[in-house]
Amino acid sequence: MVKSLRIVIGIGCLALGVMWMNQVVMAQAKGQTYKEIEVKDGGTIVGTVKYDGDVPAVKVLKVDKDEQTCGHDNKQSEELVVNGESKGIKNVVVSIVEIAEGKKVEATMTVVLDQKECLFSPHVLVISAGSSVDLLNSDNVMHNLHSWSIKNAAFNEGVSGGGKMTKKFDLPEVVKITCDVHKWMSSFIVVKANPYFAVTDENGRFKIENVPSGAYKIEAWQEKLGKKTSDVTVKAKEENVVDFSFAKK
Ligand SMILES: [Cu+2]
Repeated sequence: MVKSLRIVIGIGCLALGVMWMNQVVMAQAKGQTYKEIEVKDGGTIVGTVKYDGDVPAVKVLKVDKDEQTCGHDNKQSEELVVNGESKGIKNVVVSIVEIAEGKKVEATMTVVLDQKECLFSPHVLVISAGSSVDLLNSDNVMHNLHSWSIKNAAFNEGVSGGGKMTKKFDLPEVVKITCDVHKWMSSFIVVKANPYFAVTDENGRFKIENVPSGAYKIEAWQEKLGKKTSDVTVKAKEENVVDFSFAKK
């Protein structure tokens, strides 16, 4: 009798444990477990993302519509931009994969994704979950904003010349944005659960500041090359170097 009671209690505890774990996972999926604290003596993560191999030829985007505004020449694709000298890769999103607490989330700042000369600018935009993005059309022709969201609410709306719309992104996800009017136009809005992220510059460099000391997994994501992870131990007030290298795919 006592033994069976123990088993029942044991199963009950296990069930509660599983339920609790589920809630934690769900909360994490919603990006809610991150806690803002005042970071004292935070460290910095710096590094470079480089291309391992011969610099790939730049893909050309064929301009075949609205040439008066979009230009008569074909455009250079930004899907993989490798610097010929430094071999640094531009527009790689580098971020801390999981961190329970740290610096303030700048979710209230206005972030802009523009459609200008029939290209998205910037090509890759990273935001914290909960941020709103002003989606602009700086051209004098009609553009369209087609989001390929799965977790966030997807949209597919036209925006007239000089127009603007604002959309909020609540859940962490990589969202591809295209324009259905001009098939060559594409960009990414990368939504992150914590504010520890950066986008590499034209030499593949990045910097993530104000990180509480501790061990973290850090990730580099590039739309054509995929994902790489690395472990880093951040020491207070120090610059901690993490370099990534992507080989040709
Ligand atoms: Cu367009």
